Amino acid sequence: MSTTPTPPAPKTNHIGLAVLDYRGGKTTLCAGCGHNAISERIIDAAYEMGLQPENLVKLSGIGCSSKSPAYFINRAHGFNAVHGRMPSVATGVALANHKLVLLGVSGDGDTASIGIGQFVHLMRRNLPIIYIIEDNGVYGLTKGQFSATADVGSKLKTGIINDLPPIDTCALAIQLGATFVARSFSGDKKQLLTLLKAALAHRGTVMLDVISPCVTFNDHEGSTKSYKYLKDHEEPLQDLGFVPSFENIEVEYDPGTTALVRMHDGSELRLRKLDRDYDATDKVGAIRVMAEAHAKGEVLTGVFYVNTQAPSFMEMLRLTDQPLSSLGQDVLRPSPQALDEIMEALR
Ligand SMILES: Cc1ncc(C[n+]2csc(CCOP(=O)(O)OP(=O)(O)O)c2C)c(N)n1
Ligand code: SF4
Ligand SMILES: [Mg+2]
Repeated sequence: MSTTPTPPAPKTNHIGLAVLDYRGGKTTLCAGCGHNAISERIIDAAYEMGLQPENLVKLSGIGCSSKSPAYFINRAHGFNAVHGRMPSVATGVALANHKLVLLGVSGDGDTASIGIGQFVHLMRRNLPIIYIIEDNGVYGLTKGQFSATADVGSKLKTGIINDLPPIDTCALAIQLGATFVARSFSGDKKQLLTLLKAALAHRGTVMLDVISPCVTFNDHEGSTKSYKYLKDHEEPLQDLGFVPSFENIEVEYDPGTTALVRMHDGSELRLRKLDRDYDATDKVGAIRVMAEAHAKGEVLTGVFYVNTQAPSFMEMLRLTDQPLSSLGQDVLRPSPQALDEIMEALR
């Protein structure tokens, strides 16, 4: 009698979960859309970092990009906010329960057009959140109008040329106070995965602008957000390496060529010099390098700025360690006597 061989047990991460535990629903985005590649990297990063799915909150606004949280990590919490208004919802979530990990997914339209007011205030607070802009230079969901990140001279399929200057969301985020600011490309698997893992180890605002081509409306000749343009013009600032705290950290590196950033959870982000000397702790230098590259038509990627010392919003507010959402009314509500004393003091 023949016996059917038992299939091998699935590979698991250090909290015992398989990559399937991080899957989402089937995507409804166009085949080849950069946003799908970003969802895949989010799944890989969460799996490799051993993130507990139920500790994650996925937040988004409106757009093709903002639909993508439905396509990764089903077991997480999720909130799909009004167009451009995800930051205020995220702030509320973080204040109610700062033990949760917040991952915001937005688009260039959702962030830099209708949502710019909320975005700039989020960047000032160092709220612990990973804020990803899936940046294709157009409003994909509403059929490809230019967004505020489109470059001057970029051309739509219809021949319309953009003549307004772009908002550089990374420069803006650095100037406003975000403490981990980077740019990547959805087609650069290794760099994006490393950035996402480091982002999960950071406590503060991570602003990650990921150029993510829209194959339906902005992937043609004349677009500066197409796969071809990025393949030809991407210039990485550093070669990135990441060693999570639960792995052996004693991996050799050369301090002459590699800068080491110790993350909040004890992990290490390694920034290995490429052909330029770049200091990712220098805000002014970061903005200058971005402007110079932009003038040359280059798309710089990598870590522009990182600061692991700045206090987070929670520390600034001196929140209790126990999440506000789990404190009882006996702690939250002042006693009648305390209220009487306040009223008395106001007489
Ligand atoms: C208040 C409001 N205004 C306008 C719209 C129409 N609208 C839906 S998505 C979108 C832009 C989405 O662009 P982006 O954030 O870049 O996402 P993409 O689809 O490119 O990923 C607009 C203008 C809306 N849904 N709500
Ligand atoms: S329209 Fe563009 S952004 Fe939207 S799913 Fe299709 S390729 Fe992606
Ligand atoms: Mg867009």
